[in-house]
Amino acid sequence: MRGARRTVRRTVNAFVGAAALVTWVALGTRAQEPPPLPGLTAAPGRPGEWTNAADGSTLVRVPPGAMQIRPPGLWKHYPGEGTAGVHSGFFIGKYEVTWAQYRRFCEATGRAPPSNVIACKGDWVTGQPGPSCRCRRFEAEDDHPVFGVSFEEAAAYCAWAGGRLPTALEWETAAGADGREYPWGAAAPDGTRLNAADESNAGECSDHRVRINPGLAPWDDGFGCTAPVTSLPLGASPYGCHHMSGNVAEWVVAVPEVLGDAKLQPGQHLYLGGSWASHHGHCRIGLRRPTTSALPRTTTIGFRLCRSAR
Ligand SMILES: [Ca+2]
Ligand SMILES: [Ca+2]
Repeated sequence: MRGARRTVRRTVNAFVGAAALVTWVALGTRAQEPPPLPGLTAAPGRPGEWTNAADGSTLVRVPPGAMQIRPPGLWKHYPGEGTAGVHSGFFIGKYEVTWAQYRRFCEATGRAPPSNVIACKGDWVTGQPGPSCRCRRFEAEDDHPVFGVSFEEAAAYCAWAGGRLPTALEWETAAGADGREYPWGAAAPDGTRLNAADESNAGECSDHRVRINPGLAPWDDGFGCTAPVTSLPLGASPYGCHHMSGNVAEWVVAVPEVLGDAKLQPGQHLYLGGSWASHHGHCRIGLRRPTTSALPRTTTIGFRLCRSAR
């Protein structure tokens, strides 16, 4: 009889223990989940990733925290330096926005899609055709990053998708908040991590090679222009974001923490990360370049979606 009671007690204890474990795991799992946002659902089978219903973007969550503002490098008129805090968490695109996504936005809103026939020998400062200008057609494949969109058009897309462009501070945090030069960490850039100007550019994109990059990287990353946004996973940031360096540079919203005492001129905006046409050293994530509304559309600047965590 006593043995039977002991067996029952053990069974009950085991059941209570198991139930407590299940509850603890469930609460722990729930505690790790971000506050729900309208139109954002956890991606099945992909922990830490969410799908933004409005445009299908895959987003990752960046929690609140501090980041190290880097020295300005080549562009000394943007001298942000020190440490700044991202006080609210946010969601940001794991990938750059694609041509397919942007075309759906155009269809839904009646906008004209961007042209992929662009004068690539225009004046670098004004964007106006130069003496030797000729237009050429760049690839605009569905899974490649959209380009040829102005800052305002990129912002309009993000609003349509229920979000906004990231601030420069958010973007740099998502790219790697610990002062690293490249999203993947300490390793030197190479063709397995970065789509920049390399031996692949020596062909159809040679205009950019000659004008901007007299010294191409001594490797072949396999992409003469843009690459699919999901490519080169070895180059992902600590939050899993692809192509924070290279592929297309990305429009961001300038903020005082990054600008320091510098001032943007009216119509100027920042873009970050370098592109397929950049020297690999220009793809470091702390380098900030301004451009003006006189050069609103190029083959080298795109964007990714951001959403506030609440
Ligand atoms: Ca390349
Ligand atoms: Ca990029």
